[in-house]
Amino acid sequence: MTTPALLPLSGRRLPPLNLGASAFPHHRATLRLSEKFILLLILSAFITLCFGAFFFLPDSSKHKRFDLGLEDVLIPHVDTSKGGKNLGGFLIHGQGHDEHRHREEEERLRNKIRADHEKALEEAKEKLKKSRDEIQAEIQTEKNKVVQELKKKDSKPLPPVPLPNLVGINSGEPADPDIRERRNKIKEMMKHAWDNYRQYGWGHNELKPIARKGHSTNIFGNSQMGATIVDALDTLYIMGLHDEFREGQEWIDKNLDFSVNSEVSVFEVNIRFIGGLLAAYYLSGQEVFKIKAVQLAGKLLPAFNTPTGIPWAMVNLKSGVGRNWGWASAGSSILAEFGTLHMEFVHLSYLTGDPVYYNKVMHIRKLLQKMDRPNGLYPNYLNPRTGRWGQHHTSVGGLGDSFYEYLLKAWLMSDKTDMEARKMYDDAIEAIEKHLIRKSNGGLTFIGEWKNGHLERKMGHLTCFAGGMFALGADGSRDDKAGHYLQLGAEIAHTCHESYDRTTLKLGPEAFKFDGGVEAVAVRQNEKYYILRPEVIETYWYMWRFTHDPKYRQWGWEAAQAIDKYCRVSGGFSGVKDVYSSSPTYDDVQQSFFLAETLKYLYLLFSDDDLLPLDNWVFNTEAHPLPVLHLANTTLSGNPAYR
Ligand code: DMJ
Repeated sequence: MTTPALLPLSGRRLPPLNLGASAFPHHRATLRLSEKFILLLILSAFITLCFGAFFFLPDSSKHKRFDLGLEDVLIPHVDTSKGGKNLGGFLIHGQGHDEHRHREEEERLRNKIRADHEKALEEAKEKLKKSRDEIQAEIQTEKNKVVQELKKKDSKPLPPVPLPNLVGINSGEPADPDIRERRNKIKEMMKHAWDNYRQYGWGHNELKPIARKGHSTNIFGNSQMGATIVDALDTLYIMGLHDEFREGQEWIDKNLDFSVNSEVSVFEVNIRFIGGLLAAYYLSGQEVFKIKAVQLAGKLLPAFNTPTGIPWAMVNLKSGVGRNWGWASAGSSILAEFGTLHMEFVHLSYLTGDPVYYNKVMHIRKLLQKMDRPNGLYPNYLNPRTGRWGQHHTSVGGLGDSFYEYLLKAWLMSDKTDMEARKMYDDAIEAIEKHLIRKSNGGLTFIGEWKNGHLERKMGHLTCFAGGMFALGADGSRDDKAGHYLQLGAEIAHTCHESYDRTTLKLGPEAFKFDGGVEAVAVRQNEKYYILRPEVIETYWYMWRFTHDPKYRQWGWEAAQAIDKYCRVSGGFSGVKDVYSSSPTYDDVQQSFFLAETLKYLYLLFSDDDLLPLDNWVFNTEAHPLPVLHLANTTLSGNPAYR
């Protein structure tokens, strides 16, 4: 046995000492007294050190409870009656045998902890050897597992509901070969729009067909929610594009997730997503669409937490915090936004048996009914904190449009039993006709905008939907004025067709004037664009259904050809910035409503009337067909779980 080299106080290095019996066989007798004394000194210092260590080193037993947290493991049964004593919360058995067992146990646990630490270290080392991509893939797999677990939790089946009579969900094949050819052309345009979105924008909200990449706007928040997929589903379905439909369904099933920190427009999400999902559910019967629609609706509900129950325009899907658009008059919510929830929300209550959705929209209706209306008109702005109107602007175009549409459609959707909605529609339309509808010098009927008691003689492309609405509401109108409203619808259709016909591209501008010598023409440069909007074609289709006048098919065909000629690019379809210019520039956006509405209305225009017949289906404002709920006497009582 060797001892370590010792340093004497002088600092001079001594030779190593071997104190074993055979270490110095010839020198034992020769050790001098001074050397013996030094040895003795060293030995006594060593003994003092050991003695001190025995007394002064920390007592590890005092720390067991905290270091190891193992008291339950070490001595599972605390029974002081059998000779054990409790020392500061830690129980030690008095018997020597027990102490031995205890030490062994402690040792075993220390070894285990050591082994665990080593294992963790090894794992960490292994991780560090992996590439960034491998680590990210592992994190993603873990995340997916959690999402799947959550999905299982959220995907509880909803209560069964008797499905309304679903007639005319396919076919509509026209007998006339020319019409059939036109219909096929529209289907081909849909394929072109979808395939390019599929290739370049898949999962994004919309497509930039020239840059060939995804696109989004603030209405969808900052998330990729596949708006085009959801919006396009029912169009794909009625066109018989079933492979594409299934692709969309698969994406929705696997990827459409609403637990995202994203601030979205309540109105847009309702009409495009909830409307799209509900229509896809009714057409295909696939539960996933219903479940997703209900999950999403749950995320919109916090928007209604305002002092009046009038919802905020935007809501954060994760936090539920809502707010209004900065540009809206005096912090107001917008009539066309909070007034365009009724159809979808009634269907949600019908399908889930939960009245919460129905109550929200009926609350809005009751509140509006109680309010004074300047000249019988509904202003576009309403403050959700005070319950007061903002600026007294009224429009049948942007900011107002679909509120009126949904009053009429609430009545139609209830199998014409919701008379309250019909009355509100009739009253509103009478006031609009009195104050907003005029004839131009050239004899064109137009719908202007009411601004603080003054009529602005300007009509928006959006306003053109009203031709179809007047025709749709003709049957059942007050004082049996069906003929009058059908005529009004025809006049608006004519005016809107003029707004197309008077351009170079034969596509309509965003807004057009009836002032001085100007008739149905855009004046300001920033009103000359066409962004693939559907409203004019929508009106042609309704007029076609109610009159079968071939001119509507002809006008629709002109519009389809112009779109194909001027908006089609190799990467999809794009809006154009100036419909009066012979060399237009593109805005590079393929709007989701082009697939949901524009192409759907065109396809229906060249189909027979037995495809989605209007006695059975009501189209939401994004052209998503929802079935009429044939409910006796009440607005809503179809779901047995609901009564
Ligand atoms: C669509 O999203 C809906 O039709 C909405 O009601 C208003 N406008 C766009 C299309 O122009």
